[in-house]
Amino acid sequence: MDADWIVFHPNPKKPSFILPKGAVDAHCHVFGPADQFPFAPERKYTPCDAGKDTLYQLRDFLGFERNVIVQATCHGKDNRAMVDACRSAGDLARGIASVGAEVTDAELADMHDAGVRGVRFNFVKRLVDATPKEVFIGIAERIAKLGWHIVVYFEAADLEELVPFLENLPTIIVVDHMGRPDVTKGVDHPDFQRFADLMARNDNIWTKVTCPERLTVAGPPYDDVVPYAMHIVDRFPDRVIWGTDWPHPNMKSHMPDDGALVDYIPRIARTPELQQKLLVDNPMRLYWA
Ligand code: 0GY
Repeated sequence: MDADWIVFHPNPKKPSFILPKGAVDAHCHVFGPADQFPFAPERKYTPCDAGKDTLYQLRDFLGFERNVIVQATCHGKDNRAMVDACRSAGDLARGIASVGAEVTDAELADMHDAGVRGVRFNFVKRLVDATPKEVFIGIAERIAKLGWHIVVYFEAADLEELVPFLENLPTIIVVDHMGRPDVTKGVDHPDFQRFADLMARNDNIWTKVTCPERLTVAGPPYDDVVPYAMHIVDRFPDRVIWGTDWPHPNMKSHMPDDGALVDYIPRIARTPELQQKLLVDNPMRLYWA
């Protein structure tokens, strides 16, 4: 099937912001190559090939040292492309898998050996068919025993309904893209403060202050998203991580320049201390401890 999304930036700029030594790109994906790792029949979009070699070239070009590769929905629960990418990076990559109740303990152990340290629970209806919460709870109990954590992806409108479920999960939880706030509403709006309050109440809830390119209404350089990410970084400096989201699945409006995305970081983490936590200390504690 032909790709139905726009291609990642072929020639990103060299960032002006020099990343701290040991920086982790803690949210990125690999797609295919499809002839080796076919896309899932149940996928909601078909991406271009964006394999591990291109990802690791980008890592080196931007100045990152490590990656956390999140299983993308176009590969469903077939984690082979992500696991293969983790194994080829040696100790420089970790993974987040998508699994169903049918996953065996041997498969989980093999993924752990490859560097997988968590699972993703996806509630975004345009990306996945719904999974019953009981299934997620069963998976959570099993992966907790491995010391893994749970990445959750949901739309802001679904947060209220999800709060009891999230507050009962037994592991660290990492919320993708700050819970996808509507950035036209303002940082003080009850919807965004509901998310910030959830983090304030629960020490085990972290977030990725990622994807200004998805949340923006104004477009690059994402001025309208800066106050939201800054608020979260200032308030929860020890529970935030950052990533490029390369190769930017399913982007319809524009394709970000990954170098410009790196230059966004000092606008949301405004001191060297905050940058060190966001880019090195926090992801290292979560994924490499
Ligand atoms: C993201 C966002 C998206 C897609 C996926 O796994 C995926 O397909 O994560 C999206 O479409 O919002 O985090 O990469």
